[in-house]
Amino acid sequence: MNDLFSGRLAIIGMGYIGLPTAVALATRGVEVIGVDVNPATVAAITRGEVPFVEPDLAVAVSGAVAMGRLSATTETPEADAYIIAVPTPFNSDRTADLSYVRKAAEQIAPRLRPGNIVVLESTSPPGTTEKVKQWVGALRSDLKMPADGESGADIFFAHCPERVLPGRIMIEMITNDRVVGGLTPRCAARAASIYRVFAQGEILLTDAASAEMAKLVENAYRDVNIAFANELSQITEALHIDVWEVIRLANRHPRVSILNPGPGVGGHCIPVDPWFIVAAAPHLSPLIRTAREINDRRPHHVAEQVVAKAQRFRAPTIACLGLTFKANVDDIRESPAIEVVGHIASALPDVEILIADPFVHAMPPLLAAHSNLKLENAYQAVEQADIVVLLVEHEPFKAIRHTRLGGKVVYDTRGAWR
Ligand code: SAJ
Repeated sequence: MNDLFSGRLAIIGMGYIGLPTAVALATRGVEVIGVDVNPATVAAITRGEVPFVEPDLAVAVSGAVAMGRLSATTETPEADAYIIAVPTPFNSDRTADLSYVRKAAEQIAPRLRPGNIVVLESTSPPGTTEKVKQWVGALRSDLKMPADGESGADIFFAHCPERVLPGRIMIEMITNDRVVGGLTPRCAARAASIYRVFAQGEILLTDAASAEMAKLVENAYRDVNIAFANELSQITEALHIDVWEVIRLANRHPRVSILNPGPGVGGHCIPVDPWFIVAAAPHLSPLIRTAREINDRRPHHVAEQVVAKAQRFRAPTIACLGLTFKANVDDIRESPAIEVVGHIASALPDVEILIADPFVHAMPPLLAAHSNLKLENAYQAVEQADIVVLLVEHEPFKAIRHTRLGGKVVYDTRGAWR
């Protein structure tokens, strides 16, 4: 069955995934209604604006809204299909907080009619799509829910994890392969009809729990490999060997591809998702847990190195370049750079620390309590500094001439100035 979805589709959650998905469908002729609890987000989309920075998204949103294909509202409407793209953060015990998913499912439930499709895109522990079905079923005993080995369900539930890379969302949304896991094979087939509208990559059909697990495994794989690079960095530091040179050489082996060490792992996905695997099988996941702990300790280690370098000066000025969680995005959520700056500012309360980031225009709330921090332009910060710490390899930072760094202590956590 290679049919294409046509009709009205509502996406719950107009964030980094929901909004680009809405645009991908709307610009290909689907009538899309974006739903968000935040009235400011709804108002921005209604004006054809984007509430966050992502290359090529702004022009796509204004085009889709102008064409009348994309609208936004705070109320869940009636539709033929629903995509849930709300956050799944973790609780204090690192289990998944599914309250936003549950709320979305319960808002959709009263609107459902036989034949509707419900897709969960939010990254979720194995079994969540099944729970969505149960939450909906508890409110709609009049509808026949899909069950193993039975045909003839009224509603089709599936999980289709998002896999796009922030900074490349508009490209990867179209070109990536998609995994679509249904509660039954028919559910998977119905949900795939939505993604076939815009996806150029292959659509891989499976069961819901395998799709849920595959997504978590992708991010845990990356986390473990970054932890390997970060551990390597600490080992080579102690042995006075240049980690970047070692990685450059080792990566010339045809079956070796070591990732880059850095000040830690940020964002809202990689530092979170591996914990869902650990929570599902705590005694069987020592490697995944240790990798998480290594990456979580990184900002503190990097800050300690900076503090040690500062001891050589009587009253040093320190410049920290980069605050976002990775290069060339404006996202500061779970940013290791901010953690590094916070640690340095606390450890050296009498030292002036200049912070610069071309994507951040106001003091991040997490740093507001430190009176020894000043937001500066990068060139001025470098000019005034005795110690320059590169925390994020934004393009404009990579372009800083080496001559400007002459005579200063330079700590390049990203290997961008080699
Ligand atoms: N990082 C390193 N060293 C590296 C690569 C990354 O320290 O060699 C750091 C980054 O600086 C950043 C963090 O890791 O702080 C994560 O960055 P990232 O670019 O690896 O990934 P995200 O969080 O932007 O997006 C990931 C992607 N997952 C994978 O590559 C397996 C993306 O495809 C997912 O859609 C996204 O998580 C998600 O939403 O789950």
